[in-house]
Amino acid sequence: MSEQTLQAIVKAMVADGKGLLAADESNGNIKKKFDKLGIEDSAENHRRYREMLFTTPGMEKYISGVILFDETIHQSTSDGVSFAQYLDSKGVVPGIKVDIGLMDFEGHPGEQVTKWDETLNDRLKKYYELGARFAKWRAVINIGAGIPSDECIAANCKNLVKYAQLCQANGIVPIVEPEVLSDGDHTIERCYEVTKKTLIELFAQLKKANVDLSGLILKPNMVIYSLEGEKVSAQEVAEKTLQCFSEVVPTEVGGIVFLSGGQSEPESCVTLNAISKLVKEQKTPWKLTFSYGRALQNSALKNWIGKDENKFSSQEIFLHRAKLASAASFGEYTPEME
Ligand code: 5MM
Repeated sequence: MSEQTLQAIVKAMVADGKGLLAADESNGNIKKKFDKLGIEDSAENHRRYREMLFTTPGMEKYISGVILFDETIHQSTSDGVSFAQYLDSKGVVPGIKVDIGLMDFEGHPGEQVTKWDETLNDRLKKYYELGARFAKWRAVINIGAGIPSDECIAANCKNLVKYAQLCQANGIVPIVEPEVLSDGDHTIERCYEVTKKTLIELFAQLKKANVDLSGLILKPNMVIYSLEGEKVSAQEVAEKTLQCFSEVVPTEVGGIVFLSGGQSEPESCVTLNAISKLVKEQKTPWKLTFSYGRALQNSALKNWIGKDENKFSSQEIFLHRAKLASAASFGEYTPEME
């Protein structure tokens, strides 16, 4: 796996019509998914599932990079090729989730902060040797009565910035993911307000720390209705999302890749499509695409259920989702394509 500048890696990750597959579910998360479907939770089944996804023929037409979990970057295909090497050979950039999860934010009930990890620098060096060329760190901001607090936003941004500095020092592109959760019944206006506040704090801290924004990717939530709140049109989601970003995201940022945040598979294409259409009209300074976990995998996993005989049909389902997300990133998705 070659040495490249941060900007060259970013360019490959946000290439036209391509986006990222977030396959970085931690062991606790994948266990929950497997348990629901009656799939035995074991390292070997995690490996078989990820192998099914990554060896999908043609995936590389739509997927530019894959976010791996620590266990996964140490695993290999059935032929003994490490997943990182395998993806690289297909022209797909291997990446790694490096945060170690959330903890309660002391003194602030209902709020969480991503745990800091003193071994992060050493781990980044090892991940680079294993082939990772980008990393991901997720912070979670909850919306509720009286939250988020300024302190919670600041503490989460502080860790995101320290992480981004260490990544760049190790030749790894940092994806910074400050996810404003859509749980609850808040309005889209509240999502806009909290997302904007979070991004203002994040970019103020990144600039102060001299992080090279052209060698960094932002992974935000869309400015969207909440899971239990009143839904608004995709057009409104697109308008509010781009309004928010144009107000607070510096033009130098290498790229923006959206998380799906609990949207259904088709819904995540409808909203991305509306955003992409507006991007064309407004000629935004950054490239925007997808970095979906659930919205690329849900149907494929439900079909696979751990059985080899379902491998090819699951790959077809996954490829179809990737193709539609790609179409949405061009603003060329229609529901008839489902
Ligand atoms: C794949 O899910 C990731 C979180 O996993 P853990 O909770 O197990 O750490 C998550 O960070 C994901 O990469 C992003 O949130 C995007 O995923 P969605 O499903 O929202 O597109």
